[in-house]
Order: sequence, then C-alpha cells, then structure tokens
Amino acid sequence: MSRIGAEDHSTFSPVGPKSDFTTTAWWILFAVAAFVCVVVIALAVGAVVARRRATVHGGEAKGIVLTFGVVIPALVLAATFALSIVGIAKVAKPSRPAAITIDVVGHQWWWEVRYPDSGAVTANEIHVPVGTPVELRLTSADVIHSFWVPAVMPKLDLIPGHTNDTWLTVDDAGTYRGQCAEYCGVQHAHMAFSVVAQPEADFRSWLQGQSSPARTPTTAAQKKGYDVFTSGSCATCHTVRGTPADGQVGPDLTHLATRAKLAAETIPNDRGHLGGWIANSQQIKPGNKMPPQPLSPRDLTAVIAYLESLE
Ligand code: HEC
Ligand SMILES: [Cu+2]
Repeated sequence: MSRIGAEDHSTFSPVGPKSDFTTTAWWILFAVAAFVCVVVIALAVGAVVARRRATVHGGEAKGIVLTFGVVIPALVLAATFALSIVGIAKVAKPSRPAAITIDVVGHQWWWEVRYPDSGAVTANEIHVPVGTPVELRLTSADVIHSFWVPAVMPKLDLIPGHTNDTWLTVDDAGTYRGQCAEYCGVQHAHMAFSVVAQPEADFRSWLQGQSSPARTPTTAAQKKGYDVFTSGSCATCHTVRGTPADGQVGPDLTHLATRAKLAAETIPNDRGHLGGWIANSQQIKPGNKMPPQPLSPRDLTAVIAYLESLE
C-alpha cells in the first residue's frame, strides 16, 4: 500500500517495524489497563455490597486480598515487563544491517540532514529507500531536540555533544510528517520535517541529484541573483555547494528548489512564500535565526530567480 500525504502523523497508522511494535504494545497495555480498571471497580462495588450483607469472614477476606492484591498484580506486572524486554530488543536493532547512514543535526529551529557516504546535504526533508533499514545518527548544534516521526518510529533525543545512534525502516512508500518533540525555544512548534520513503531507484536518483554541486545560473536574472547571494550577507550563513557561499548558520541551499516546503515545514516552497521569507522571515516565523534581509526589489527578484533555479 502506498500512502502519500504529509498529514500522515499518527502513531495509530504504523508503517515500519519500530512503530508496528510500539503500537501493538500500546494496544496490549491499554487492554490490560482497561481490564484491570474494570475488575477493580467491580471489586470495590462488590466490597460495598458484601460489607452491607456482612457475608465475608476473616479467612475469606485474607484469601481475596492475597489473590487480587498480590498474586494477580504480580502476574500482570511480570507479563507487561516481559513485553517491554521483548520490545527493547526488537526496537534496538534492525533485522538486517542498515544500507545507508544519515546524520541529522537539530538546530533552533530546523533540521540539518547529511548523507555522509555521498556528500549530499539538505534540510527538513529526509529521503529514504522504502523497506530498507537506515541508520540514523542524531545530534544537536544547540539545545536538546527530539526526533519524532509518529507513523515510523518513537521519539529519540538529539543532544549537544553526543550522538544517538538509531535506525528506521519505512515499509510503505509515502511522505510522513515528523516533529520536534522536546520544547526547544520560541519556534519549537515550527520545527517539523518529513520522511519521504521512495522506491530504491527513485531514492538513488534523488541522492545523486542532492550530492552534485549547484547548477550554474543561466539567465541574466539568475546571474544577478547569484552575485547578490554570493557577495551579500546570504553567503555568510548559507552554503551553496560549488560556489563561494559556504556559511554554516542556516540550511544548505544547494538544491533548495527540490524541497516541498521551507523553514521546517512552515510555508510552501513557492515564489511568493520564498520572497516573503527572504524579505522578512521574522513575520513568518518570529524569533527564528535569520534576520530580515533589506534587499532592493530588483535584487530580491534576482535572488528568488537564482534560488528557484537550484534544482
Ligand atoms: C544570520 C544568518 C542568515 C543570513 C544572513 C541569511 N540567512 Fe537564510 N536562514 C538562516 C537560518 C538560521 C534559516 C533557518 C530558519 C528556520 O527555519 O528556523 C534560514 C533559512 C533560509 C531559507 C529557507 C531554507 C529551507 O530549506 O527551509 C532560505 C530560502 C534562506 N534562508 C535564504 C536566504 C537568503 C536569500 C539570504 C540573503 C538575502 C539569507 N537567507 C540570509 C540564516 C540566515
Ligand atoms: Cu523542539
């Protein structure tokens, strides 16, 4: 089954072995807890009735307390504990070795995504081959963030100065929304991303595109935009591989035009939003780390033309 739609953001529609297990475990624990709750309420009601009739005597009461207060809770807790142990083992390692490694670095308030084997760098959009285990190495450039793709895998923190090694497998092709799940400052809510699971061949061609240097500008407007970008402030914060722009503060923009959304899924990647973002991103995502860029209308139009050519 193939599911396309970034709104797929639910732990109740698992699409990988990790979320499959955690969702099943959740249902089991829910059923057990609900059952215990009903039994306890029934016993409490029973106790009131029995007390009125005064039919339970010392020895009988002791038996009831031992059975329902000690033996049954011990069995229930032992069973759920066993489930957790099985779960930890299941979620710890994929069933076969990971085929690729992806480094994810959390930033206030966006996600840096690197494919170390090919040199590809992108932001907020993690492409993976469908049905294949992928190794994830999570860390942070500033504060603690948390990587969460509800349909694919449970949460794991990104911690500054430390790398958390984990993995994911997506069984159905599609786009799955992820979200930072650890409050990390004013724009925490606008720190989303997507996991795009593609057939192997599509993934390979995507990766090849992302690892190549930026296209050279062709039209006059693109050339002008290139000059504004590389000689102005943009280049101090952004990298466009294959040009002198090698800033490390913001997302790599080498293939910006291939991304569906901008600013960690805050706005769509189209001409109007792109222009609005560059002119004054503070109006769109207040407090984010990109200051307003006071460009002349001509320069702004040129920069947009250049960025839109970066496929
Ligand atoms: C002081 C550093 C800084 C400067 C200067 C700067 N940016 Fe940014 N830019 C950022 C940061 C940080 C982000 C990520 C913001 C977020 O999503 O929270 C960003 C995001 C962007 C994005 C969205 C990228 C994506 O994939 O979501 C675009 C496009 C962009 N900047 C273009 C520009 C252009 C064009 C200029 C120059 C006119 C510029 N930036 C100048 C820091 C900067
Ligand atoms: Cu956060």
